[in-house]
Amino acid sequence: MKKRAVFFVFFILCGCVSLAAALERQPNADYRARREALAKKLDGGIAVLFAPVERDDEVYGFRQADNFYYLTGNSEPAGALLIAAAREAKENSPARPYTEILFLPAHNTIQEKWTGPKLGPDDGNATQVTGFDHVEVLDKMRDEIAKLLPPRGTVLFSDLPNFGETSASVVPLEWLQRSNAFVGRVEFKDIKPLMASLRTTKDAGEVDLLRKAVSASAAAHKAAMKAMKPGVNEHDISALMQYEWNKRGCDRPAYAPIVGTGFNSTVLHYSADDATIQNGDVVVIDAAGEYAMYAADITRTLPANGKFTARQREIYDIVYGAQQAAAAAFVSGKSKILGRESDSIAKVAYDYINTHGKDLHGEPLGKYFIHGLGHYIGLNVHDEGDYTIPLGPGMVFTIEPGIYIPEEKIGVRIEDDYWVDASGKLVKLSADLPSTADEVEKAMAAK
Ligand SMILES: [Mn+2]
Repeated sequence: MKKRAVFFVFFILCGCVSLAAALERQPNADYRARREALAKKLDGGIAVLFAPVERDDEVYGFRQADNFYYLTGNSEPAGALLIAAAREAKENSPARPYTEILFLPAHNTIQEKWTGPKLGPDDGNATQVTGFDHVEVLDKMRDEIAKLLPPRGTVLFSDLPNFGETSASVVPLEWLQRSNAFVGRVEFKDIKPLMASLRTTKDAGEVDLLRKAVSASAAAHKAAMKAMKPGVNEHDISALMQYEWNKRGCDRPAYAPIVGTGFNSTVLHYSADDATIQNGDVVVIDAAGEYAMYAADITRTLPANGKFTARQREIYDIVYGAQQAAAAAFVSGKSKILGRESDSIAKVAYDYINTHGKDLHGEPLGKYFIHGLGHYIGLNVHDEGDYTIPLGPGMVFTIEPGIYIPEEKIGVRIEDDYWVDASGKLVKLSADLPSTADEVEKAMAAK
């Protein structure tokens, strides 16, 4: 009885804050700063973005679109966002201040019985909870856009699909066109390059969330090192790891987990994860969790029975050496992650691999390093970002050399997550996870 009374009070206190509380969110000011930074890139234009609608067949439940989340911290479906840059008065159009509106669908009490309470536009605390200057009902979007459009038209930035793709924005944009929201000449531009440029550099709050994703994922890798032995199935390891990072606050895998034994270790995006691990195999484990929308990306390669053969260790040491060489060559403000030019740390890794060891035919091993050295991580495991500029403070990315020799059934990849701190120092976020062949064998022996 007492318990029930306590629960009732709790419900009264918390029932009014209906924004999904499951995700750890940054302070509202962080999302606001991103919206203002975007407004400065709009060149007087308007940005309109739409959150996807909730589908009832989503395996892990609704997940907000990355760009929408980046600008709002809002994890609920079917909202929309408008950002209009300030503009000065011109001939026929009056001056306009910076404007931001979050549009939310009206409460649907029947739907909320199925999918849970949502924040509605008429909830008294909506601006306080979301940190937006204005929160309006979605139905008003057409009128609000029409109010902001100068008579001579403008540029409207949105999430336009690439050829053959769909985006959350296409259908609502078509509807807005039909509703004559877009008076005057409206030129559509894709917002993705602007968003990619903003997302290239992470703020302190994002780095904190990435650290948590990495730490939970590293713990899962340690559990895999203890559980690994001949006779277990790839999916046993995959399931164990998902349990371990979820237990530490992750919501889902950051990508399809790869647990590949023997020949499968040489298949880059192997995802069947259903073979039995054999004595003498190496097992590539490329698996990590997503924490509060932020993705880690970690790979380790383990000897199935706890001891590398001489040949496996030789290949392993070369991959590890290439990762070390790339990290050592890193210069903030100069190095690039892609390409084979002299300022690329990918070239450093390739050259290391190509000048160490040989295949069974006496050929150098460079040709077995068949993918890029790394990529940004963030809201997406292959995060949007500007790859044309050098790596510098605030960027978070992977360094993941690999050698894959199908003929020998040996694939080795070692992948860690790195952050460039404010002083330009390269910080390995996954540093406490065993890395060298000796460290891996030792961690596996400690069962
Ligand atoms: Mn990766």
